[in-house]
Amino acid sequence: MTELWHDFGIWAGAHPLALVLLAAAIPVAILVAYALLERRRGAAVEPVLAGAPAVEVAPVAGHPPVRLAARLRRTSETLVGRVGALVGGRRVDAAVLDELETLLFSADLGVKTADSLLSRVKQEATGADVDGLRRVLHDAILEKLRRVEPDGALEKRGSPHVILVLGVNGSGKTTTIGKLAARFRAQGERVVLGAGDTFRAAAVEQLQIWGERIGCDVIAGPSGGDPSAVAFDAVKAAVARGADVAIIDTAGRLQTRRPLMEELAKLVRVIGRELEGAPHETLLVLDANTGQNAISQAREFTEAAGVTGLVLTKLDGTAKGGVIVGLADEFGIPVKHVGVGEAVEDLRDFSAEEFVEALFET
Ligand SMILES: Nc1nc2c(ncn2[C@@H]2O[C@H](COP(=O)(O)OP(=O)(O)OP(=O)(O)O)[C@@H](O)[C@H]2O)c(=O)[nH]1
Ligand SMILES: [Mg+2]
Repeated sequence: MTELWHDFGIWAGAHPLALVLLAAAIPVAILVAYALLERRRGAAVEPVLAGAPAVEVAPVAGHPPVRLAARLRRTSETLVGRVGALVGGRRVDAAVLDELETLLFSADLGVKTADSLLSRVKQEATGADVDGLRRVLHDAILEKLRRVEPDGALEKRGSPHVILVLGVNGSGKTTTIGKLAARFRAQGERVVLGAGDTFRAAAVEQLQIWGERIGCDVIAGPSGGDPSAVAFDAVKAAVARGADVAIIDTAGRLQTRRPLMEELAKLVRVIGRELEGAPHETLLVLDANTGQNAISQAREFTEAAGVTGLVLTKLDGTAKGGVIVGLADEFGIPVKHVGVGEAVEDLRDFSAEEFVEALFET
């Protein structure tokens, strides 16, 4: 043994890079061994291609959901907490209004919404203390969000009910589809998923993992193929198999890329050709972290593909959730769901009352 180490020492001395290579190889070997072990145990195989996020599928009827207020904490601090700190023991006067203006304009509400909240405060809260001001803001925000409350978040209007899911890269489309499908499955509905993101092989795999775990068919096409063809096949399969719901994923695209946005219009046309009235829902998934850019995304996607519902994701961990009020004010498109975490139960049906109560809880 001592001799072996001695020989190795000579060898490593002769090749200065040898030790570095050996040090790098050990963690790789451990990872490979661990992955093989996990596979053998039948554990879920995570997408291995670069850029594919891990898929977490929590039980649908698992532990009680975390309180919304806890998940909205950072937005709440930005929007409501800072208002309290700003006013302190003062009454609302010109100086307070000045400071409030700056605060509202930096809270990702958008200029129009910040302006309208400010004039409401001027009219109804001048002379009021901090509680009076909070009450006026609470009521004004609630009023705006009530406009975009959906009739029924999981309501179905078609048979099968076809949902097309759009958004910029990484906004949370595929995860939202998985969560939505899991919720439909939990209600006993049969679901078909269409892997319309033909751009990345990992995207198809990500959807297939969801499909396997929650028990629904995934229709995919050749890599790099026409997404409209996949959408067409998915709707056709959903009809043929008597599915209740078909949800179609799409590749993320920047709202400023004209040809990619035009592709969406084609997608909608093709789906409608296969099943009259479909897609019954065109959901735009917006990452709350994008703040004011979400307004431009909503505008462009609505123009290209007639968005009928919004899903605002990643509200947990962002201070920019105020954008939901701006979106409501600007477009009036129903906010179907909000994403406040990575588990299935973290995709919640949007309720204006519950949302505003959570915001003002602090
Ligand atoms: N914290 C948190 N993470 C989320 C939420 N929704 C999605 N994510 C995470 O966001 C990342 C991107 O999600 P995807 O569903 O792959 O996004 P995508 O829009 O399909 O991405 P592309 O297909 O690349 O355009 C993943 O790591 C998700 O787990 C949410 O509400 N909260
Ligand atoms: Mg995706």
